[in-house]
Amino acid sequence: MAKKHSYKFCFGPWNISEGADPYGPPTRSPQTFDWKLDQLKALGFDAMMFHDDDAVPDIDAKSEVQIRKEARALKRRLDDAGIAAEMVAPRLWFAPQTIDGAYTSNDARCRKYAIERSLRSIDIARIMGTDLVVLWLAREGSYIRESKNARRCVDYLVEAFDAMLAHDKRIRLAIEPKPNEPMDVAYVPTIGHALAIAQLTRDPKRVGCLIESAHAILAGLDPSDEIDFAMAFNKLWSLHLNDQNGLKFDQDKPFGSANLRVAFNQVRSLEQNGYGRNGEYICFDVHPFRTTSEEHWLAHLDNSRRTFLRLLEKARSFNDSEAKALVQKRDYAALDQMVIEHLLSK
Ligand code: XUL
Ligand code: MN
Repeated sequence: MAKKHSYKFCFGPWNISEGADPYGPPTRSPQTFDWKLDQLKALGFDAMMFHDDDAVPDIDAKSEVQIRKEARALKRRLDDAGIAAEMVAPRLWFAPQTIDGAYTSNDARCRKYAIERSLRSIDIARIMGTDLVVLWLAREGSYIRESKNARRCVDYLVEAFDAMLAHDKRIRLAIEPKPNEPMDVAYVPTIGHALAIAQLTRDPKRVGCLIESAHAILAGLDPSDEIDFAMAFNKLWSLHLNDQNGLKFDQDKPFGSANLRVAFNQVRSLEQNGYGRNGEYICFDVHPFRTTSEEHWLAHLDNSRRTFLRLLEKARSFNDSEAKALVQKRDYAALDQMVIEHLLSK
């Protein structure tokens, strides 16, 4: 096992959400960005993740000069608070131009909009002191398979990634795959797809990935196997830990909430692979329950980190040599029980 090290934690302003779902309005009143930053600091987290319009609200209505100016002002606020920006992600799923997809829209003007907006996200990221741009390819897929040409869409995606890589020589792109929602089927549903498409770009070294536990589970995969796979390529540059109860809507439950053993194995994979040694953060992409009152608004974030740290103790105290001996004897029943009793032990 790799030498013990400590982890750094972050979340995004959208993780202090108001409780709206497709069937009902918010259940908590919105809070300001400053309030959210204060909460993050008070909870003792190290960094914040940003969508481009979390950093520069109403971004489509602003000039490049104005965008840079606002990003610089935000950077000063973060510096004053002693908080880093972990990444910036273009929010390419809200605008009218991205109704039929962003980089893979059938309309050339819409594809151009998506690329230009992504370049602005890169400018913001650089000003905010991070070289990491996260791409959740929300609408790159289809509702009706015959409406798009999936082969051509691979070319469109590579074209867009190449434009971003050319715009700034230091930026790194972390693709965050998700198999469905909002689309019926996504073009980049798994880490394997993300790392394969990276190879088609002008600079594969600068295209890696971000694993979200819930997205892996929605793809029918084990998130810890996805972690091992990405880390075999040294391409796991960020991580959204959360939980998901089977094949439903994207639930973004607190880490460990649905399946503690799956959560344990994710922490163990991170430990074994030395995740975080190059400055990578543990990010919690978790949401409060709709029923949560304002008084308990931050509990899902604090609880996710507590669970992570408890599971870290479990991963570090796991008896590896005993497990190895059971593997050698091929006594997997005993190994299974050993894991359960370890997780249940005080
Ligand atoms: C969507 C999702 C996003 C990304 C950031 O399911 O996880 O919040 O993490 O754009
Ligand atoms: Mn996410």
